[in-house]
Amino acid sequence: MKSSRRRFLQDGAILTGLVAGTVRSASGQTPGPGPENPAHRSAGFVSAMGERSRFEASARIWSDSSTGRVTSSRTPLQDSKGIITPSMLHFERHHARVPEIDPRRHRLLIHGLVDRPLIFTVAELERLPSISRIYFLECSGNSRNPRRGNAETAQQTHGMTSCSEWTGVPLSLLLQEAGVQREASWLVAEGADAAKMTRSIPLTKAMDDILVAYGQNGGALRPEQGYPLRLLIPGWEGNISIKWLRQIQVVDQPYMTREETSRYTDLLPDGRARQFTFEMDPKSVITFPSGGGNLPGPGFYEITGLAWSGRGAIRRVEVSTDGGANWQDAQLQEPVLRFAHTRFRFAWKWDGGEAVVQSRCIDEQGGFQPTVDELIRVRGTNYNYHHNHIQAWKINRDGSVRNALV
Ligand SMILES: Nc1nc2c(c(=O)[nH]1)N[C@H]1C(S)=C(S)[C@@H](COP(=O)(O)O)O[C@H]1N2
Ligand SMILES: [Mo]
Repeated sequence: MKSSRRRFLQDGAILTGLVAGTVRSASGQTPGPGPENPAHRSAGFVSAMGERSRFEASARIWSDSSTGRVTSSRTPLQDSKGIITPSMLHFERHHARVPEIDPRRHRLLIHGLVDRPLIFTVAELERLPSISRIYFLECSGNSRNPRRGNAETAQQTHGMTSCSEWTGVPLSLLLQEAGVQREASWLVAEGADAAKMTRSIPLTKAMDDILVAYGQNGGALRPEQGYPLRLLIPGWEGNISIKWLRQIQVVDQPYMTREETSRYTDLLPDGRARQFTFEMDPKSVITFPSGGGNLPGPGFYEITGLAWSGRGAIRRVEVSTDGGANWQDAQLQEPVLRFAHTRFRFAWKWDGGEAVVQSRCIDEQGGFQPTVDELIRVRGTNYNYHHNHIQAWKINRDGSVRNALV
C-alpha cells in the first residue's frame, strides 16, 4: 500500500530541485534574502479569541435560494489539510433557522417506554461520564447525481461532509438510567428549532454508539451544529443526528415522520422507495487537485483527498490518473478510524498533458464506489440521496482543473 510513494521516492529524480535541492526554490529561482521583516501587531498584543491569519480566505459557501431562505452551507474541502474540519468551517444544514439557545434554560427529556422518565440540564449532562470520538457527519444529499447538476468544485459537489472530534455522553448510559422497558425497540428524537426536526432511531444503534454531544473539537458545539446539545449518530445520514436536542421518546415502532416518509427516502426505477437508508455508503473525493483549481506547471504533485464510510473503517483507496485505465493504491494516513474521514495521499508527476484523476475506496465490509453509470443503471435517475459515485477531475493542458462528470 505504501509502495507507490516509496517507489516514487526511490526513483528519485522527480523531487530533485524541489525538495531535495534546498538551494533552489520550487520554481527554480535562486535564493533571495528571505522574507522582509514582516509588520507586527502592537507590542504585548494578545487576544481573548484567536483569529486566523488575514492572509487566509478559506470559507463556507451557500447558494442563494429563491425564497431568500438559505438552509445549508458547505465545507471548503479543497483547502482541507488533515482529517479534522475546523469548527468554523463545518458544513451546516438546517430546515428552519438556527435557534439561539441559552444552555441554562435548555432541558433534555427522556420519556416513553421507560421505568423512570428523566429531565437533564446541560450542566447535569456534562457531569456524567463522557467520551470523545472523531466522526464524520455527512448530509445524505451530499454529492448528488452529477448528471442533474452543474457543480464545479469539490466544495460544491462534496462539501456537505465534515469531520470533528465530538464529546458527549453515550446515549446508552442515559437510557440505562431511565430503564428501557421490554417492548421498546425505537426512539423518537426531537430538536428545539423551529423545524422541530424529528426522527425515529432503532434502539440497537442507541445502545451501540450514539452520543449526546455537547463538545466539538475541544470546545462547545457551534450554534450551527446544535448548541448546546445534539445527537451524533456515527456513520449514519446527517439528517438523523438531531441538533438542539430536547426530547427522546422511547417507543415500540418507527413513527414515520416527515423526514422518513416525504423526505430522506430514495425513489427507485420501479416506483418503490428505499426507506430508513441510515448508513452512508463508502465515498472518496480528491481534494487536490480538484475542480476550480489550477496546476502551475508540469512536475511533482501530491494528489490528496478524503475517504469515509458509514459501514466502518476505510481499508483501501485507489487512484487513477489516466481516466480509469489503471488504478494504484494511495497511501492511507494514520489515524484510519471507523466512521471518520481518512486522508489519502498519492505521489504523482504531471507531464503537462490532459489527465483525469479519480479516487475510489473500499471499506472494511468490502463496500466500494460505483461509477456514475453503474449507479444510475441500478438505482435510476430519480435516486439522488446516497450518491456515492466515483468523482473525476479533468486537468487541462493549461493546468486548469474542472469537474469531468458535468
Ligand atoms: N433539529 C434539527 N436537527 C437537524 C437538522 C435540522 O434542521 N434541525 N438538520 C439535519 C440535517 S438534514 C443534517 S445533514 C445535519 C447537519 O448537521 P450540521 O449542520 O451540524 O452539519 O443535521 C441534522 N439535524
Ligand atoms: Mo441533511
